[in-house]
Amino acid sequence: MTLDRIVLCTRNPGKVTELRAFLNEEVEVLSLDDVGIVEELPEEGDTFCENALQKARHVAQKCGFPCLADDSGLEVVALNGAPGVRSARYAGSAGDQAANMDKLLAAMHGMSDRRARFVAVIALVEGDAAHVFEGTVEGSITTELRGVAGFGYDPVFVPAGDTRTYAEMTTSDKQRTSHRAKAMEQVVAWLRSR
Ligand code: ITT
Repeated sequence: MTLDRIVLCTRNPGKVTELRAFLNEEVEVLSLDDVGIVEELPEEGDTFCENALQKARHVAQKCGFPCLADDSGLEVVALNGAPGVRSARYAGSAGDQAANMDKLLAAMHGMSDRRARFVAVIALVEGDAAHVFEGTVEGSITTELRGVAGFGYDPVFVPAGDTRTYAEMTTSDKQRTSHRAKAMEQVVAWLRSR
């Protein structure tokens, strides 16, 4: 199958910006709206991998185009890996990022071990075939919100080797180290190798 078009299976605008930065020069990128998908994408798995595959397969079965989905989240060492796969819904079902960060900072109040990592799993589904790519970035959680760029937990995450949160960086600075960029570099290498 030729892979000259890919549907981005996400409704998170922050992800769309970061994923498109890698894909726009490689393939034609379609949105869920472009292929008429209006429903919530299913995410019922216990792992990033299961959820990424479920989202991509759901859309691929409906539209027939190759599909790319990203499932990602923040794993905090002192919270035994929480919020993890529940990162978007940590403080409730609405994906309210301000509430999610408030809950995280409250849960970590007074903790000296602030180590955390972001994980991104990207699933690429074309017909019956599925390919999975993973990226992680180690870092730490701040004690207060810093910066306004990016999305999600960016105002509370400082990648190792830097002093700025991801929300204090430009998108291109974030992409130098981020979990999503590491996964997408593998996707691009794979697309070019075909
Ligand atoms: P889609 O399922 O439509 O892609 P979503 O936001 O619900 O959107 P996830 O289920 O994968 O996606 O949840 C990932 C959450 O993890 C996201 O909402 C953020 O809270 C957090 N997250 C992932 N990557 C992040 C990043 O680069 N910066 C900040 N937060 C991130």
